[in-house]
Amino acid sequence: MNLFHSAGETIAAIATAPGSAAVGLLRISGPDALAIAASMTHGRAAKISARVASLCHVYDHEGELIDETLFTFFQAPRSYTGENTCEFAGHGGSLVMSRLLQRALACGARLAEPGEFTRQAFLNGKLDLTQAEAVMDLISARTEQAMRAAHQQRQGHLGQKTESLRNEILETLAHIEAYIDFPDEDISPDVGRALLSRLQKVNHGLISLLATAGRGRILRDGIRTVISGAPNTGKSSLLNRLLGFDRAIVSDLAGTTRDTLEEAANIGGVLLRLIDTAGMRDQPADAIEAEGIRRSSVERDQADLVINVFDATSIAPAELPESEQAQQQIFLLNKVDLGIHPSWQKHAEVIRFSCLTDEGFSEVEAAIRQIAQTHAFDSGASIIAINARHQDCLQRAHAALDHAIAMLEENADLALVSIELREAMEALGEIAGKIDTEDLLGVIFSRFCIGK
Ligand SMILES: Nc1nc2c(ncn2[C@@H]2O[C@H](COP(=O)(O)OP(=O)(O)OP(=O)(O)O)[C@@H](O)[C@H]2O)c(=O)[nH]1
Ligand SMILES: [Mg+2]
Repeated sequence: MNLFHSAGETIAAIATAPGSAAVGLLRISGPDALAIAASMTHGRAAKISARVASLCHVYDHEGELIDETLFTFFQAPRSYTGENTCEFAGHGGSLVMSRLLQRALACGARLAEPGEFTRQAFLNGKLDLTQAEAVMDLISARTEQAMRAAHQQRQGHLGQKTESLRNEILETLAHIEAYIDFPDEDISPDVGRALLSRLQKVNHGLISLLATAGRGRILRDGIRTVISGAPNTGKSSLLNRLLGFDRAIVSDLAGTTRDTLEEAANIGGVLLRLIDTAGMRDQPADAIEAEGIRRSSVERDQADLVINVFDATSIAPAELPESEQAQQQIFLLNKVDLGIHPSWQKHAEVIRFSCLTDEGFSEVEAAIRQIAQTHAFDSGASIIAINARHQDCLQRAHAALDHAIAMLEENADLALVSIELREAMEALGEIAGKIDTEDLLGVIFSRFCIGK
């Protein structure tokens, strides 16, 4: 598979989701895009002005009509990819759209790889790598906040920030290398101090970017919320109620849920990754249930938030479980429709509710929403939220810069300092794609959908 779009090739793909829809979009990009569109339309596409949507009939090789489309031509470099791009908005049936695509391929286009249009935009300098990633974040955003953060990254906020930090290092490096070239001259204490404080400032910048990793993970993947408790307390019933549909099997048999089950939910504008688990008990019925319980406790350990569910008819524990990993916890008492065992009087903070009658459910939702929103942030402020790739680059840059600072403080050989500074710059450059490798691009763009 050729992950690099070789210059001179023209690619085509259906950019809209598969299935039936009012409209479907065929996109063609590359130097031959207009010639291919002209072949598909008996020459008409070539006569249409750029950026003017016009009615165009597309015919097959025998001259039979495939579809009546709305055609738009975007002339290079004023297009998403930076190349000549043609778009046919056709009737969005799967047969019509696949016939349009087949026709484009027969006229000389190559089927695009996932993300190849955006990759081409990156290679043509239309977007840096953080902006290209933000396109994908935008498409997969499930909450307003995730969407806002993706928009900001798409506008280049993160790329600009890392580039300005990189430039600071570059200027310091230039200074240091000037001294390397004149080994007889020592750096004066004043200059040394100035260089150090500059690098320390960059290091703080790196630390504050790294601090946004948790927020980035929550925005992209959601708050890991584990529903935990003894068998039969109503954990799966709660999951279904929160989702608004019957996702998990509910039954009066203790040990119904055996494997963990994950589903995303938007609660109060915050994305939650709800995880239903097997009920915890000391004597599992068999090896499968024992494995389910083991998985439940792994999930509990990795959670951001644990929702502990108890059965109102059971005897209350002397103490509510403490969170071992400093996660947030919520305590719920389900099945209050069956009456509440008097031992629960000592635990007034436990929210009483019933999945069956819905009594108290609004308090349950409010409690979850409140905790979820503490993970949220001020919508007016600049939202930078790095992803795992950015985090890795920033950590490498931070480590190299730490070394460089320590060496400068100890008056170590400047040549060694410069090696560390170069390493920091290289790691930072990877974030916006200043230093690109085929591997890196392959990993990033293969996550995209075809046609984007
Ligand atoms: N009366 C009453 N029954 C409930 C309520 N919530 C759940 N149940 C019932 O309790 C039983 C267990 O519910 P589940 O949701 O399967 O419980 P679970 O905690 O997921 O159980 P395991 O997966 O076996 O650990 C089912 O028969 C439910 O219908 C409630 O609020 N009131
Ligand atoms: Mg269950």
